[in-house]
Amino acid sequence: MLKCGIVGLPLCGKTTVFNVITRAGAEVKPYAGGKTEPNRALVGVPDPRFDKLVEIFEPKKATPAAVEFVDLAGLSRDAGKGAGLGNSFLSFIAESEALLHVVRLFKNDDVPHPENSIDPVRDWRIVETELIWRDLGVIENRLSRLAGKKKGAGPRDAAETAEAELLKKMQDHLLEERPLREYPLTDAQKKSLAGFAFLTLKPELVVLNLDETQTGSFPQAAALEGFLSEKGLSSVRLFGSLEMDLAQLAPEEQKEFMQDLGIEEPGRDRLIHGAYGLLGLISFFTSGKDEVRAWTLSRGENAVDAAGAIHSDLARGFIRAQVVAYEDFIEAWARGGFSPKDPRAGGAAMTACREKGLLRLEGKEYPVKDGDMIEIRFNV
Ligand SMILES: Nc1nc2c(ncn2[C@@H]2O[C@H](COP(=O)(O)OP(=O)(O)OP(=O)(O)O)[C@@H](O)[C@H]2O)c(=O)[nH]1
Ligand SMILES: [Mg+2]
Repeated sequence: MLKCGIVGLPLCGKTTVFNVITRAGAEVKPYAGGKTEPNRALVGVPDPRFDKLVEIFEPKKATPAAVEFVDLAGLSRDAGKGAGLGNSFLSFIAESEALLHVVRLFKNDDVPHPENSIDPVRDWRIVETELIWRDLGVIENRLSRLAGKKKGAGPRDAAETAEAELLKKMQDHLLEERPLREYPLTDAQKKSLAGFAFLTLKPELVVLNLDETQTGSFPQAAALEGFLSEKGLSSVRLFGSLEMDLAQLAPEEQKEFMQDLGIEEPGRDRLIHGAYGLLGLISFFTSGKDEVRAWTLSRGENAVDAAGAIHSDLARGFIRAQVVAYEDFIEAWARGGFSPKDPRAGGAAMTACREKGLLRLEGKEYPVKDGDMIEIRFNV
């Protein structure tokens, strides 16, 4: 499952953003405290296609795709060198596959800013620098271990020599204060480096926590967005406090407020979809009377990967995948003219797809597409 860590300076609104996403109601407070245990919550990925399938199949169980969000304590200056909560805290970030990096734009005299002024580009850089320092530390440790091995028993093997060479180049790159996501790595290299969990290699979505008292243009927000887009990073604007309160309202009331504020998609959906898109993730569905479920794959993964996401037995004994595109299925369902509560509608629409040749049998190498409805034929 996708795990997403929320990072940022102290008091920039990380827990507020966490609450927007999860509606968890975690405590937000105007002073930085020594809390080291992160808040965690599982969130279903909002997907109208999934909702529609649940409506059609009326399954006993409905399981949306899920993302875990982890809300961490503030990252202060020099954390990467071990100051403050330091490395124990950074290890929480290391287990995330993607980062939500919250930057403070709101002014609030009750909430001190650790750098005493609102300067989003500076703040983003401070956190980036801490992440760079932490990655440098990881490389230094590994290099000294490899060097130690040289003096001790047995010579280094070829793989270790190559690893040390690559790490040294990455070290030089980091010393220029550049993140590893800007270092050219092949897919094979990325795979071999996965165990280091480099923080500056993780995809990052920047969340601009805007000032709700301000209207019209946001020059500081635009400046940060320009700065980030030069680096190839995407961002989302959010009125943190306001949208946290909105998230607590009933859907109807929420809609009204959103219209007034000119917000099209709730902050929650924007953030979850942003994180999902950031990683190039797609969903496929399994559906039936027992369960309708959405599953997550990376774009480019194939039918066996889909089988493996469901259960390792299905990947091992994989014979064929029976696949129909969500749109084709829905079209067949709509043509069928079923009454709203007809329990046979799902199965009948599937049969119609088969008759029309829209339900295909695909082999192991079939690249799964976003929205595919899949049934795995297997034999163990
Ligand atoms: N006016 C305003 N205040 C905000 C906004 N977002 C957060 N705050 C306030 O800022 C304070 C800190 O918010 P949190 O969400 O706890 O910030 P945090 O980054 O989790 O803080 P630490 O975990 O202590 O580092 C709280 O008093 C919030 O009410 C915002 O968008 N507008
Ligand atoms: Mg917090």
